[in-house]
Amino acid sequence: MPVISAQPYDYPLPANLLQVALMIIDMQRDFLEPGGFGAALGNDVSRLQAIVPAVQQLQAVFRAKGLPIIQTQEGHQRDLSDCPVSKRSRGQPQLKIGDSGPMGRILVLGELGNGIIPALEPKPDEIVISKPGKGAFYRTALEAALRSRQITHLIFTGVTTEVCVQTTMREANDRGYECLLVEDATESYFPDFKQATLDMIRAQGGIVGWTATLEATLTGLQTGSR
Ligand code: C5J
Repeated sequence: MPVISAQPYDYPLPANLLQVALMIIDMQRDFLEPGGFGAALGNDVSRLQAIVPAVQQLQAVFRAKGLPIIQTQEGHQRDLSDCPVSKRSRGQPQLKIGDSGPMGRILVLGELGNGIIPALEPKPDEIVISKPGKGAFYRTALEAALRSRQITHLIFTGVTTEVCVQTTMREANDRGYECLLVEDATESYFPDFKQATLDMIRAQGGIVGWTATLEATLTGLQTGSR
């Protein structure tokens, strides 16, 4: 049985790698570039750029092997009908969700700032799940998309580690998916929060799942077949 060398112990891959999906969480301009939602909340968004090459590498391998790739995108309808008042006012940002900024309306679907960064642009046949919450299962078709493709294993990347990545990983774990987070393909505005999240995920025998380095993940995927 192929495995990825991981913490707290080896992550077993299924015999058929088509059951493994790459999850790319919220690699959007709104979180990675100046003038978006992340910056409006006072964060140093430049920190997140460092993981782009690692995510690109995984995206290239999944594409080359013809394996499923799912990107998520946090954003709201133009009328903000799916944005709770609590979310809009949280953090007293300079620009609130729906306000106009340098990249269009903050965290609104279809705006320039809300799009996935060009370096990771999905291909037309790849799945993109728009989500109004931090978790990608809340009010989305993600679960149906996974079930219809018989996907059982999710390899997580993206931002931010302790918010949308961790929330989605916990949602997936509760639904029975085998989840692995790639340590150097996820990032936070707060290095301590990233480390704490990695520790929490793999504590207690992998209570939420596994973590592995990019190198170990790529090596493990090479040993699997489809
Ligand atoms: C946040 C996310 N941090 N993608 N969203 O609001 O983690």
